[in-house]
Amino acid sequence: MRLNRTQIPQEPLDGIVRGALSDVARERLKADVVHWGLEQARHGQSVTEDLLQHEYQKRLHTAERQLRAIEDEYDRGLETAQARLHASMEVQKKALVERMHEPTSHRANSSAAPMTRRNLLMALGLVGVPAATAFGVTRVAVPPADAAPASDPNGLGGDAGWHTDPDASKIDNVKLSAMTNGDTVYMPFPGATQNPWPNHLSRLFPPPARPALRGRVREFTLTAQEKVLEIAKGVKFAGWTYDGTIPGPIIRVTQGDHVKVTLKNQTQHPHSIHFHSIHPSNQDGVFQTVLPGESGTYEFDAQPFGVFPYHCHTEPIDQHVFRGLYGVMIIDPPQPRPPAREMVMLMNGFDTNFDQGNELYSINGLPGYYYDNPIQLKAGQLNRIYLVNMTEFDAVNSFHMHANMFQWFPAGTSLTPTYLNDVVHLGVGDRGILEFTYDAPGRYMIHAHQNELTILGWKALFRVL
Ligand SMILES: [Cu+2]
Repeated sequence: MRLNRTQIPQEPLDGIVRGALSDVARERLKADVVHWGLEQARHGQSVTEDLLQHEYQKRLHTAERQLRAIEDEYDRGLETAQARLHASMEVQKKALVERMHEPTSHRANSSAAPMTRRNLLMALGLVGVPAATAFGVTRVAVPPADAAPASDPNGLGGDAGWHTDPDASKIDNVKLSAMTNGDTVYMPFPGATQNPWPNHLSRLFPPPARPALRGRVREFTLTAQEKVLEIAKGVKFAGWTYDGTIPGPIIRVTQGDHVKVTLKNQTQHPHSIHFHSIHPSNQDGVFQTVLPGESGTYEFDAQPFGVFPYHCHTEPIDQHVFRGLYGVMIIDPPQPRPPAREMVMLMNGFDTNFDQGNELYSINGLPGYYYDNPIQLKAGQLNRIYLVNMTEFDAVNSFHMHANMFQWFPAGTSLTPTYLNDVVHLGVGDRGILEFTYDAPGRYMIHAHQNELTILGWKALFRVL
């Protein structure tokens, strides 16, 4: 079969205009320029909108010139690749014809899959797959289901002399690095805020546990408020909050307490509080919505002991959750856990540009803040973290502890740990308790074990004295 030109994707490909940066790359460029502007301002330069616009145009021009150079190189390689592909097809065809004479052969598919730009680039060893896709230069064409046998998922001819893996030795790392100035491929982190909400430590350090007391009633009031919060340096987030912070206040009760939580809704939207744990269906916060300007009370007997998220459950639930309506509830065992330095850490993300993905990550709503402002601990002291994952848009979040290990109590529903580890991954809504002791003074890092999340703010330090 002869490969003709029409089988190769032509420009423009999936709406990509030749030499034009993808929307994602442009967004990143804008973020770079904003970051640059902030740096300029920090160094006392006056930064105007015109200056930012000029800088953006300049960088866009340079980036698009680089992109055109790459595309030119791609075109030059295209002819070579075509010849190589053709040669490969001939080999396959010959083999196929030979096999067709064997009665046991049932190989149904003789046609090759269309060659995608990605396959071409891989075949040419021009660029690695991550860089190619990251720059929007390529789109992966999905071949029809019958286009390639299972043993040859890339449709490159399997055993017939084609390699489906890019050869690392042929990847031009200089060119790759030039594309990002050698920087991280993620958005630049703007820096931690220097203006955290004044009561942020009340979200980090919980009130003390209370031993069980028969017939005790515990009452709480949460106020739903719309509030613009400075979550990172120069980054304002229009939050929907419980009590003005993201996350909301810690609710700490003891197993057996009768709990009454009143929600006052001072926002323009209906909201609710859905607590995890065991309680009657009519107190679950799914159908018990509080309208704007109104109040409602949820009542339940606290059970079982453990650590739980609470969050708004009003539709559309993604909107209500990602804007910040969540927090942590601790239900203590009747006999409280051993004395320890206790902390609550809620892992979250912030979608600051409404693209259904997070631009910043944090514990307790302050990306990078507890890295710049370490949490003090004492050597030899037992520490306990109540950890909850409420990160919308990411399937998992994780917690990694440096130079130490922790006992892990999944969901905090047992007094016996399941294992000793230094990393734990949690799906959304999952949680647990960590217990650990540092033997020696020093600075110790904790962070997500996904580099993107760390770079974008989920990192903190313990200063152990
Ligand atoms: Cu809500």
